[in-house]
Amino acid sequence: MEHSDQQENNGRLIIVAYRLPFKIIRENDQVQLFQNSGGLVSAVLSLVANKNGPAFNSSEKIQWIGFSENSREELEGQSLANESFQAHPVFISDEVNENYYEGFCNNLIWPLCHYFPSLARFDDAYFEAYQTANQLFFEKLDEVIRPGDVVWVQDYQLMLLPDMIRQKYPDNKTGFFFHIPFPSYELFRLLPVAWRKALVNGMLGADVLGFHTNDYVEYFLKSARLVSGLGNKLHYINMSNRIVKVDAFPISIDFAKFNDAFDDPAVVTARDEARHSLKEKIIFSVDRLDYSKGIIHRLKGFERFLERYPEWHEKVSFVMVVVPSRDSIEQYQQMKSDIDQTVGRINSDFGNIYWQPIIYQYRSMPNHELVGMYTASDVALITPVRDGMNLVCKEYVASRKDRKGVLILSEMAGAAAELGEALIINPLDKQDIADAIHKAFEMPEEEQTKRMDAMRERIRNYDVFAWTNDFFTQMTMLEHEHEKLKQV
Ligand code: GDG
Repeated sequence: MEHSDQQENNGRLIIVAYRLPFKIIRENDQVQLFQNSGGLVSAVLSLVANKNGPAFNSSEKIQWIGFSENSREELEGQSLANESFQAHPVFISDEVNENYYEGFCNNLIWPLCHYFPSLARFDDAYFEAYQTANQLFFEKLDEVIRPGDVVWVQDYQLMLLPDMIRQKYPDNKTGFFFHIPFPSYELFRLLPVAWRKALVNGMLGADVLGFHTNDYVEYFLKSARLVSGLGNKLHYINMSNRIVKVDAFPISIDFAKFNDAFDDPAVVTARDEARHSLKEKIIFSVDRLDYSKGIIHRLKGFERFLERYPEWHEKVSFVMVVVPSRDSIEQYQQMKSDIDQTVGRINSDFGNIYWQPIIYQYRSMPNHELVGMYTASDVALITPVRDGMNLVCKEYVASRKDRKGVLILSEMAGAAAELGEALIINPLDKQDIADAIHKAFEMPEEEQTKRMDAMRERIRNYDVFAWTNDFFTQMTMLEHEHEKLKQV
């Protein structure tokens, strides 16, 4: 189809996600909008700039439906648009949101999908709230949607929504992307029968269903087969009157932004300061406080490294940044206190008045400091016990314009499927982590560069703009592929 035809036929792009694209601050009866700099926001913006012709009318603002942290009264009569986005807030009562977001999403789906079934809590009130909340998102969409609009639903908070859209708006193209691991069937089947059916059928309302890796795609296909009796031909599920395409779209980052940041004066200063104040070898890690991120395992691996490789004593600084998250939940408070104690123990066992092995910060850091640390460190130590993708490792690689540094990466991160030149470790095996740190410190610069070049090239070629483009190309090509499939 010609680009101009495509433009004429297409409606607007509607994103539906739990979070809105900006933070809304209300001051003196006015609201101020602070656009997020997160991956999804810039990825979506890149779609508009796509010169090959976006799959929607790019002269209109992107419509974004998301949960509002402000009350209805606070936002009454306010314009919630900036030059790119028109926001449509969904209001959810505290009680429903508690059972929906904290409950079903974070106390059940999150632990189950990250292989922590013992932490999963099953509560009928959770599922009821999940249905209610998805319905509230749908009602908002119902007010907004027009014929021809393309809808892109995001993540595990909204698994029921695609089918709700399909029932009332079968002609609107709908995509769905799942940002966390889709678990093996043995985990997924722990859900009550009615719930797992509802979730799979809800997702299958989409035309294109995206996951980060081929493994997650396979696991989903198996669940669809066993839960709903739907077979697949390669990546396609036949729904009698239409097909659903289920495929891997490994999310990525803005490579150029991280690469260019290397020479940003604020980054250069932060890098120089880190190198000046820390020991000759620097290890860095940053993540949200979460049991899936393997923070305790990382500390134990580092401790084993100090035990087994004493020649590095007083020559290494491990800078570990943990960003507060969900810390109103008791389990997360407990995890925080375990981390505090382990850091304290390691520092007191190994450190001395001239050397503190672990520099630990429980606070987020500004961007220039983050890239300053990425580019100052000899090793990025990324050890999740499960992670849908993990963007930190991609950011580390992209920011190494100097082509140096070593990435140590858990085999349980989705990113490990793409970054085979990293030192791949099992995060549960502290000896494996210890040996990898030693190997990284001893690695000749030529080998670091060779590995970095290969990983950088891959991320450069498949950056976040390629990711969105890929997803939307699949949405546009679906009818064509349907015809082809009939002939197979
Ligand atoms: C979910 C999935 C999947 C973190 N601390 C600071 C900071 N960050 C930024 C990083 C990175 C992002 O936050 C974290 O992204 P991840 O991908 O590592 O992790 P989740 O938040 O768990 O995201 C994950 C992702 O969705 C996308 O699909 O990859 O698997 O769990 O961009 O840079 N940024 C700054 N200061 C910090 O202190 N400036």
